[in-house]
Amino acid sequence: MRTLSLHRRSALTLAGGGLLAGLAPLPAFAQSEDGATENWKDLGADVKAEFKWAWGHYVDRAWGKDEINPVSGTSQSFFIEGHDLGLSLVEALDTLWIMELDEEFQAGVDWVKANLDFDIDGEAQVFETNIRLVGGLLSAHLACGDPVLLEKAKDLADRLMKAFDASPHGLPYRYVNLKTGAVRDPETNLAEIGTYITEFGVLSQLTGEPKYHAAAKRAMMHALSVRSPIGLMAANIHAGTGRFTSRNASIDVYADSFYEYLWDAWELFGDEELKLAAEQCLQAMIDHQGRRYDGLLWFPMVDYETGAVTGTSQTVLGAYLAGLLGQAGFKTEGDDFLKTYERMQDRYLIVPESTDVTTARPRTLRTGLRPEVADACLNLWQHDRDDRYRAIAATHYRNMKSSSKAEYGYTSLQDISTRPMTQGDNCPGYWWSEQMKYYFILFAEPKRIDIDRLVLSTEANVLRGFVRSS
Ligand code: IFL
Repeated sequence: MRTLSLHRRSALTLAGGGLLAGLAPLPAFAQSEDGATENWKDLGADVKAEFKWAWGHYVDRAWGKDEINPVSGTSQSFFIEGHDLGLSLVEALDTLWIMELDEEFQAGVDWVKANLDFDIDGEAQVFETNIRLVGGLLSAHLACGDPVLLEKAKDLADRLMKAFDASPHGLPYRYVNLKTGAVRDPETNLAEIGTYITEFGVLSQLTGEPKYHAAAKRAMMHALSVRSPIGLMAANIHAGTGRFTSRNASIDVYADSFYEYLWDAWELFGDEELKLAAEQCLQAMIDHQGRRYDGLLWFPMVDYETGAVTGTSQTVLGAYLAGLLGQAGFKTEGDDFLKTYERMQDRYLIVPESTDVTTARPRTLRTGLRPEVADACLNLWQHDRDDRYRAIAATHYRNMKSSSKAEYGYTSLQDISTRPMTQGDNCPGYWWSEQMKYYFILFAEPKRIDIDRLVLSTEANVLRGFVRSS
């Protein structure tokens, strides 16, 4: 029997007072929980129309800049203040291609070829530069085959490699000067030392030079080699000493994509060693980090040797784990964890940036226009095509549309407790690469994507699964 529920309910009714008490209900719309009443193709077309609309404003107001500020219509740099690298443009490329916005895609590629030069005397964060720019250039190359995009990705990766070379353990320092190769800040974390193997591995395949893949894998293997007897790693690690600098094991920010890349190395390169490591790490998380509060499954921070809880916040970024658990064979736990975020979404409409797991109440009222709930929905849907994942993503999309749409695009939020929600003034680069792509693939089932072969990076750059007509 079809169950109908109102997905955009009054926060007052659901939150039971407290933080969001006294708010006027938002308009509700009827949607079936299993998605049976949804016209997915129409919803996919709507996502494409919104993307095209936002792209038009980026072109008009921020062309070649890193990020558009969609309320004021201004822009801002992301990597190096005052030296923009066309971040949003690079992030958008493969999404444009999948949406068959071919003129827009080609204009972006032409801008990259004419303007993007990495010989800059300035420091870039190694992790962000890899996932956003190396990954964006590689997926654009895979989409259209243009060799210049590959050359640019290789040139940038060569500059980032200096950060790995500086460490006796092969753990990249956090920052590198793109021109001089000078490195800074060895106080790093699992995400920033272990989120390279998909981009660097594909680069090795495409160039025939194994050094990129080898550097990425060496860093991961070092961290895995210092796991505690209960199989956990602390999130913070020193690139110089190779030792953990905290006792906190986390599934969340500072660690998240390390775990995604263990599994992706298996999917992309058939790496059995990292597949086993992924399974072991996820099992250790389930055994020693998983906790229930009021029936909801969370993965708070714990001491990496004892498993004792050391922090009771969980960010919205943690939602990725629901998808990863499903991908790696822990489907029950993945579904269970997604339910936690679904509950938060139903209650607050937009999942708070950070939540107190013991009360399921927001710790932070601003949010960064985050994609991770939609990411998990896509990964779980890819597994069994169950429409209930699309239904959760549809609510995520509609709630984003009604809260984050501004005059010149989509923006982060300053306060999700006000009505209307209080907008910030920034569209993060990942919006162009992540959630709009997740929604579009889920709803439109585009013909340029082979969903069974699809492998996305942590920034949702397509590294396998394009369908190119010859
Ligand atoms: O850059 C994004 C990417 O998914 C990541 N961390 C957080 C960002 C999105 O919230 O690895």
